[in-house]
Amino acid sequence: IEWEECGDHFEDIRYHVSHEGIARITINRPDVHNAFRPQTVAEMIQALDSARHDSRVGVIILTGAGGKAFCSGGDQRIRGDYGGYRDDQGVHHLNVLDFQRDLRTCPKPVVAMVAGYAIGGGHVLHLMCDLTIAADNAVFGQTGPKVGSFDGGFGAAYLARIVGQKKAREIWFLCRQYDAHQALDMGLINHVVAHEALERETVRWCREMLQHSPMALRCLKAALNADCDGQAGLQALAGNATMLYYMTEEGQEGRNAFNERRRPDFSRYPRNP
Ligand code: 2NE
Repeated sequence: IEWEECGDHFEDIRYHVSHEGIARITINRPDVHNAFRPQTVAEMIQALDSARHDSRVGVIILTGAGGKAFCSGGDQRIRGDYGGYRDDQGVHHLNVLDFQRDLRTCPKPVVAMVAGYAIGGGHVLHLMCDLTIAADNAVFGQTGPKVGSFDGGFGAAYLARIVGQKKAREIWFLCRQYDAHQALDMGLINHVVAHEALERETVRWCREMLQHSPMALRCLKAALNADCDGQAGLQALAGNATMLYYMTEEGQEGRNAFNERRRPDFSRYPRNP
């Protein structure tokens, strides 16, 4: 497949479109396992909007650069004390929640192409995509209770719709990691392939969708979304709860522990009745 680079003004992502109608958004911060900062998210929002409005594009791939990670969530080095991730002006953002909504409301199918880690807020991004194709080195999981964070919106409610309540509770409460075959068995992803074949296979799935009626795909995505659209309201409220949690000492202990490469110590915080 031949990709044309379409976003030379982007710093944190790359944006390509193929002549056959596939757009590809690549998070390009491999040094931090493709953790996102507010600028990364702003660029992904812009690229997704371009793909949505580009009449040549029928399907969109979201992926991560480097082969070791899809995305490792919010960049903990710039997680501030005032409810979000700091930009260069010192403003705190949780704009990944906007991007989650954009993935969901985009009328074109979005496919997560996952090699390596899809962890924390990066795991939720693959979850928000319509389909997930994973390489055999993929690793899935949530980390929130370890690093002082949580996604009580789609990250919890939509996850439970996909894998069931028991499994969703296990994933969040224990913060374990799951390999590609375990993820496939729990219905979290659609397909596993050898790492070398990941892009070829993902493009094959995209080409199949490109054969089909865009209007039918659009209506089906809206229909499948509608079933759990109440979660969009929950997401807004839960995002505010995360914002408040990030302002607490307890939440900050998780972040500090990750940044200081030590185990978190939550023993000082009350286990309220
Ligand atoms: C992904 C994981 C498990 C990989 O572990 P490992 O041992 O293979 O790699 P390592 O050494 O941890 O990571 C490689 C480099 O990437 C950085 C690391 O600090 C390390 O840097 P250097 O030592 O080479 O300098 N890195 C990795 N993830 C990062 C991150 N998120 N922020 C900043 N730097 C990061 C392991 O790396 C891991 O557990 N990562 C953290 C995952 C995580 O907890 N993410 C945040 C969850 S909260 C969230 O995303 C969120 C939310 O819950 C709600 C709203 C918005 C965001």
